[in-house]
Amino acid sequence: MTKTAFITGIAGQDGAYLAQFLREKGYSVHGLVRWDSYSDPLDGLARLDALGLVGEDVRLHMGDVTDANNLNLLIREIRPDEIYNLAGLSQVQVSFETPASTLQINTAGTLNILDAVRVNGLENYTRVYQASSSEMFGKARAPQNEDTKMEPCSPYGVAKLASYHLVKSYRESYGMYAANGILFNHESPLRGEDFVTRKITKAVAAVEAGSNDVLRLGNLDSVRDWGDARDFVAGMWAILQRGAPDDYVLATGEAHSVREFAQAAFAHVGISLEWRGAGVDEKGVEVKSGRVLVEVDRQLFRPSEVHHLLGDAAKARDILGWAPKTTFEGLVAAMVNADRAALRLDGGASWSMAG
Ligand code: GDR
Repeated sequence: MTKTAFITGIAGQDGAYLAQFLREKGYSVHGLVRWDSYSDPLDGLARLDALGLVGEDVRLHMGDVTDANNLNLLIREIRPDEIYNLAGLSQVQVSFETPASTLQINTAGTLNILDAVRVNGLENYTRVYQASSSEMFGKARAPQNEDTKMEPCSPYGVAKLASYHLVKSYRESYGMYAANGILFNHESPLRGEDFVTRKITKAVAAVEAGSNDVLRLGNLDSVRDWGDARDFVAGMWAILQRGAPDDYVLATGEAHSVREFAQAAFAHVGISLEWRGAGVDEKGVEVKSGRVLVEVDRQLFRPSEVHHLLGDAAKARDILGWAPKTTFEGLVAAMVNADRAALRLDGGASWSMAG
């Protein structure tokens, strides 16, 4: 029988890849799209478009996770087998500027979904996946797994941690199949340009094509466990296919600094970088020409920073049989190649799926 999935945040990187993954599995896919994505489909739905998910493939509904009534009616109408709650404010830096709306979207939004399932009497029918985040670990020592004490240090991390506990609470109180995927950073050619990986790969492609711009970055010492979003959406699905709900870390188990990511991305186009200076005076310099390609910008530092994220996904490997396929080098290459292709095609103005 055809299963039905409802994805909030379907217009985002993970939403688009998950929709593609579920369509390939034969699911009927519904997605929640905020009015601003809806009203500007050229921009807002670009990722779905890039994956060829148009028309019949996904049924889009205008709405917002902060609108409980809207969600309630939609969930009653769709009666999904599975809900993937991927909607949310996803930029940690922005959450310091807009903490109240971050909690509204990233916490109350989750509550609205859980409650819509409950009040519609679907608690024994609909399974709920919650996009929890490694940002919840905050200052906790690496490597982090499901048993690590969480010490979030951004409004984003706090909001996600509250949602994580709501999911556990609804699971225990109402017997719902509600599960957290605690995902470490996951990137792709569809990553937004405000995230450091895509910002770097776009800049590298531009420099290769002749741009004289200098790439300005914040904390180069920050260490992240970067995986490929396409591997991670398969893990989200696997989390909802078990006999009983549980929470799982998804990560690659390999960590690199922002500096290393930039170095690898430039190396992919044949530019060898060396680092000179320290702190805010540190610069990434092309070895061959002595030209400065990377500078540090104090404005891009966060009020409080998660310094070192490195995930231990042993539980997902052992119980779900999940393991990422893409290597760090493969991810960097795919992202740089996609940005190169986008530049060649149309001056870099649109998304590209190449790579
Ligand atoms: P993160 O991703 O905050 O880990 O959250 P991001 O790519 O924004 O930052 C990663 C690290 O790079 C440092 N950094 C910069 N970051 C940005 N955005 N821009 C810069 O110029 C820059 N320079 C250095 C940051 O300080 C940080 O340490 C992502 C999001 O997808 C979350 O939604 C998700 O929950 C977590 O990953 C897991």
